[in-house]
Amino acid sequence: RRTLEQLREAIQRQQLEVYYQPIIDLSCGGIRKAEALLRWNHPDGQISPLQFIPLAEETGLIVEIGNWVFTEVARQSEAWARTYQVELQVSVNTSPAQYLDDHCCKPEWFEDILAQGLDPARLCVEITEGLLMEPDQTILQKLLMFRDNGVEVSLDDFGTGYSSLAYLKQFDIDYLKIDKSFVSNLSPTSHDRVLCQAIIAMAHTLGIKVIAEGVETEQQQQLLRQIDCDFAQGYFYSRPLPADQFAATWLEPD
Ligand code: G
Ligand code: G
Ligand code: MN
Ligand code: NA
Repeated sequence: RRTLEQLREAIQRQQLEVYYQPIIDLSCGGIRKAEALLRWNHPDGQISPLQFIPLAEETGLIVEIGNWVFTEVARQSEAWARTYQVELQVSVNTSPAQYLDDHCCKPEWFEDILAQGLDPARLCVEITEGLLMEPDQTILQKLLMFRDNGVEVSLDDFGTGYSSLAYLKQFDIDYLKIDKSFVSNLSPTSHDRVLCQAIIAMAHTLGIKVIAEGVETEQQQQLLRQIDCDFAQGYFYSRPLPADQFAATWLEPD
């Protein structure tokens, strides 16, 4: 566990880096999206966000870090769009604390992000169920701000919290990401297969597309296709990669 001082230093020394993991369209097998995942390149070794995001959230530093991630992703996504043919949408993880900040995720704030030249259709924000459990007016306005500007919204880690799909419908979410804990147990006869199938069917009824996380095997991919899942992401396709490796592997024309 790191200290706030160390994290501030990491930002100053530019030790934070955005990695990218491809998200595959199961209907054609092509790449359509990617998730931006933060890494801390500490001189003693790389540190997982699990070890510093909670600290950043508790101390409010997540607002500054999150702003940097948004700016970096906007810059990178725009650069890729100019270089490659592929229409790639990058999703950014967000914490509830960012929505509680006075400035963050307001229209003026978003104008600064767009100043990177970003087409909003190439951006998606991932939120967690916690944000929606007791939503206040300010949070709802900020989510609406994203959607009004053409930024899609994805609900991360679905299935680990308590919200029902019926409850979620009122928030106009574009994508739902089935948590990897369900995907890891997928087999033709497993209980989780039935569960995933039901989630996908109901999401589709509500006009929500589904992304399966943590896909690690061919069999999981096959089962997900059978139950009509739209997108998949996981080590079966690729680990999260530094931007240059990601582009060389996934965006270069053959
Ligand atoms: O990639 P990895 O499994 O190590 O990520 C661990 C956790 O850190 C995930 O829950 C992921 O959503 C979170 N995370 C990664 N990057 C960011 C980020 O830029 N902002 C926020 N808020 N969370 C992130
Ligand atoms: O909470 P969130 O969904 O944003 O975090 C996704 C996390 O899952 C990241 O830390 C990412 O590195 C990790 N991840 C991505 N693909 C796989 C996978 O196939 N298996 C496992 N176990 N973790 C994965
Ligand atoms: Mn995520
Ligand atoms: Na997740």
